[in-house]
Amino acid sequence: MQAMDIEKVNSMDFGEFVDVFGNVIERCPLIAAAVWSQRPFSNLEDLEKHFFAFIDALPQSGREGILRCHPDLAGRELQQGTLSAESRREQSGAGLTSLDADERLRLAELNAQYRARFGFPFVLAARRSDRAAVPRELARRLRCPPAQELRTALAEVKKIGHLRLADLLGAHPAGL
Ligand code: 2AL
Repeated sequence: MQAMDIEKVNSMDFGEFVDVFGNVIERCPLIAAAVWSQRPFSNLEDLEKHFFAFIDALPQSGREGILRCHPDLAGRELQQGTLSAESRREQSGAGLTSLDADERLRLAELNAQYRARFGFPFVLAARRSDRAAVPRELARRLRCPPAQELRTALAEVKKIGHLRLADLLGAHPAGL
């Protein structure tokens, strides 16, 4: 997809907007559908603010639901080739598509422990990480208190969304 300016975004009809921005938050096109009603946007930051405000306004069950829409890092969907295009690019960029069997097994075990402890999948902005850091960070976050971990995980969802939006708008990603 070619980069576009904010006038182009503001001129999109509902269907086009959801096609383009529907996966800014992984597998949550409903958020883009809601954000469309808030146009016009003054710039990329303004557009992003609306995505994040929607997330922040959700009850805890909704925020957990967003986390549950994320595929595991180096999980079954990667093996089966069913990741979204964005997710595949992110996981591949972090080297997660070329793990050896031991690394894959270790991550699968950690992912399972994390899900058993918190009730939602481990989420991390893969583009800000790499194959060595992912299991390290997963092991560290496994020891965090649940309320703190929910906040951390949602901050990662926003980092992923920030980078995806910046890609679509052709902006240089800020250090979120
Ligand atoms: C992902 C994903 O699909 N892309 C990314 O950066 N992180 N998933 C996850 N569970 O963290």
